[in-house]
Amino acid sequence: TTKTIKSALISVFSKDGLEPVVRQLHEQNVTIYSTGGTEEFINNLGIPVVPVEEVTSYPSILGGRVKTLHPKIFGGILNRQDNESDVAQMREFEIPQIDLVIVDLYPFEKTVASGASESDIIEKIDIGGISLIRAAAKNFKDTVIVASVNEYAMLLELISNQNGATTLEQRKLLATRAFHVSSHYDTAIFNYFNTDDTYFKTSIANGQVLRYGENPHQKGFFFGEFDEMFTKLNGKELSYNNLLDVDAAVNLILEFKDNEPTFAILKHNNACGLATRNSMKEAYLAALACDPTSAFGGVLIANGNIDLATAAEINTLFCEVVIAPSYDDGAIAVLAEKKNRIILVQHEVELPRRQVRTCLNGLLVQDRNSVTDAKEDLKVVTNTAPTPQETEDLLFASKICKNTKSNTIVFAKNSTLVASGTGQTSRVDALKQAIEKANSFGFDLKGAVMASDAFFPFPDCVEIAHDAGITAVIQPGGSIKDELSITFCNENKVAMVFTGTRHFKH
Ligand code: 93A
Repeated sequence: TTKTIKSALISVFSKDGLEPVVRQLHEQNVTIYSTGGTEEFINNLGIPVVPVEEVTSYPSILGGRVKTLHPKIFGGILNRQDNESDVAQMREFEIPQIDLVIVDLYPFEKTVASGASESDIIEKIDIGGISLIRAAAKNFKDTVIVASVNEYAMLLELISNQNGATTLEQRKLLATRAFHVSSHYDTAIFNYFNTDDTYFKTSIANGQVLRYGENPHQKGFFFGEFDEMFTKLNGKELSYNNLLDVDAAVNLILEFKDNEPTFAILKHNNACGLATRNSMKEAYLAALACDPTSAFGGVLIANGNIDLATAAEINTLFCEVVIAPSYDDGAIAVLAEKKNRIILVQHEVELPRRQVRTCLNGLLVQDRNSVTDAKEDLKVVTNTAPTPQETEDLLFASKICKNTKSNTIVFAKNSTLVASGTGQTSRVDALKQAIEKANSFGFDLKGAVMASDAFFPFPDCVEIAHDAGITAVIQPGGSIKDELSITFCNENKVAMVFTGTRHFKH
């Protein structure tokens, strides 16, 4: 699989860095073929070079648009040396073998960036060069491709250290880099031509053009298999914000999949009500009581069937979306009385393992936060241990906390979300917000528990929470000042558990 370079085709736009390459090739007695400007450059170095026109018996035509596009050139690059009929045809048509191809493409991106006219830009779409690259890379078993100046150093090393010999592995590596060059080049051309955003609609089978993005002046699109996840029974088209809320709702309710009837109400991706009860109706009413103001126009989700009694209660609330795995027939009829109300049946579909969002001029990708704090993960760090009911509430609060924007503080009591502070720049502010909300909706925080998505850097949070009536706390732990919070809890008989797992959500 080791091959020695005996012939090379060089066609480069920028002649920078080419001289040492050409000199080394010449030293190894490599036959060099070349195009117009490159040929002239090599000639000027006093190194023998064969013009491609001599090979093709054709002049460069159409102002240079067709110079290397010829069977004698592409045959020389693409022939398989272990294929008898290829070898015979090479002889029959007097095609010279080309072992190495060096190309530097027309500078398309630079030309666009320079503000050149459309016709100048179009002229800089390299056709022959890109074909040379793809042909040589495709035939990496026999051909070496150098598709960029960045590869000159490697080529020089191969010529000087290995006398022009290359291994299959080296040729394949160069081919990989060459396809990177060609794909990047074509993407740049596409980006130049594409001014129509709706292109995405046709580019992805199930891509959907939304009415608008987050606000009416922003365009919006959804790429995904919505129908795989839901059956829509009623209502208007889902908006960009509806989809984000539905995503948050589905992630949240997943935490309570195996619970007794659980109902959640979300606004702006955060829960503003969530409760577990013996019946779905009771769960809904308890969730609504948490913050009936925020619930207006919210997204509702149930972990089980929505029956007629629940639907009748929901119907008195203005809400955007209702999601459940199933509904009683009568329940659908009641909910569908409002023709805009979106009713979704949620199918049992796993959520993607990874999450993607744009970041600067690229993407951020991460694993989904699939850790749900469980009883076994809890480490009691205070003299007082939480009661069984408190332990249950701590885990309940932690599940909500994990699905709420950071910084967040969540209060829960008897499997009910009491209040939360969400998306604050300081944890103390999140805590104060939660206390104020609980107070304003008439909740007594005595005996309620608190969850925090990250550790307390100072003891101020447990101090304020204790003042408000909180008797048990769940948090990851891990601050260098943990001891201050623990000491305060011990002095005031507050129970605290560490989970060891942070649940930031930005
Ligand atoms: O106009 S082209 O697309 N037609 C061709 O057949 C062709 N062959 C090589 N451009 C073509 N090239 C490009 O010419 C190479 O990619 C390189 O950028 C340039 C080198 O031209 P010259 O050797 O005349 O300076």
